[in-house]
Amino acid sequence: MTTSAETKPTPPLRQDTDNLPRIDVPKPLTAQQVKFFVDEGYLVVPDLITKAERDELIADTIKIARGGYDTPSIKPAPAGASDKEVLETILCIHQPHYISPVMERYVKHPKICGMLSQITAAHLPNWDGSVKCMQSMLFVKPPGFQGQAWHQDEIYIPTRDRSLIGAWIAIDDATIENGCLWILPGSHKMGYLYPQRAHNNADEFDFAPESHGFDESKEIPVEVKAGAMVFFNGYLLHRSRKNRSQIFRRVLVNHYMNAWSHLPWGQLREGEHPAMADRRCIVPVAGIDPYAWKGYEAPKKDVWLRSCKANEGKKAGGAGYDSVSKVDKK
Ligand SMILES: O=C(O)CCC(=O)C(=O)O
Ligand SMILES: [Fe+2]
Repeated sequence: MTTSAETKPTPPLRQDTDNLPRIDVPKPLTAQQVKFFVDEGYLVVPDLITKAERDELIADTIKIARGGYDTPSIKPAPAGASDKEVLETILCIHQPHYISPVMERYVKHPKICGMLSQITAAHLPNWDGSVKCMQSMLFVKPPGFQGQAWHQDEIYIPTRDRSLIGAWIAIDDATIENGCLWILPGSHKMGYLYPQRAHNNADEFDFAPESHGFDESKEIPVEVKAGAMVFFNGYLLHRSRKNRSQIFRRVLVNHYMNAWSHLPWGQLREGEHPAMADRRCIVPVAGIDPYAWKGYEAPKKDVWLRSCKANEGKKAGGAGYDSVSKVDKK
């Protein structure tokens, strides 16, 4: 069912979840892996996607960057430009699944969504494994490009039950040298949102502010081989550093949450009560969508580009998340 969110659908008298369409997914993780995620706030799964899948993601990244999807933000690349030249101006393409059916397929990747249905809200005792996606980000992170300072993703994409989760797919090997993810294990546990401030390290980090007020001495790098997956909770403190290598650090990171939670993302609309704010530009990926009766908001057929090598002309603000920032438009 697809209805416009503007048409004010009538809620059902009773939520009859048995009759809702259900997306069945496998359950590939062990109980130990689920427990590790709940306790530590992250989980690394090696060899999650194949070389053929990585090649497909790379080819589609090039197609998007060359303007192959006819989207207003990306003009067709000049005929003579090499793939490398086209990619090396882009830090990140936001919401590529809005325009690319290939990226949308990876948002719905059955094995990934199976794992998500085991861990996304595993901290809630009665959760049934239902998951929805609200965001994709395709990092290219060329040589010399900055990382992002300490932050918690729930600052940008709030859920009502601490269920935000990043599913970070390494398309290339991610190493300390090329700017892998760094995390503070267990920092998600109490659901504390740390304050943010401007940082003064424009060489290392992009224009997004940094979270502060914690002991960062237990920080660890998450170096992974291409094809690995890193899941991390939306309250987990994480950052990434500058790419000091000669190769790209490409990653597709999709964000998901418990489908039973409202998604109060972005500005409140006129007359909206905070608890009832619920953005519906989402993709159900596992279990049921209890709010299916509201219909779905169709995505704009466009993406946002972040390209901030030298922090040229960047203003402070929440980087990267379209609710907060106006990232570079081309
Ligand atoms: O991979 C990175 O550089 C940062 C990714 C990140 O912060 C995220 O996916 O939430
Ligand atoms: Fe993040």
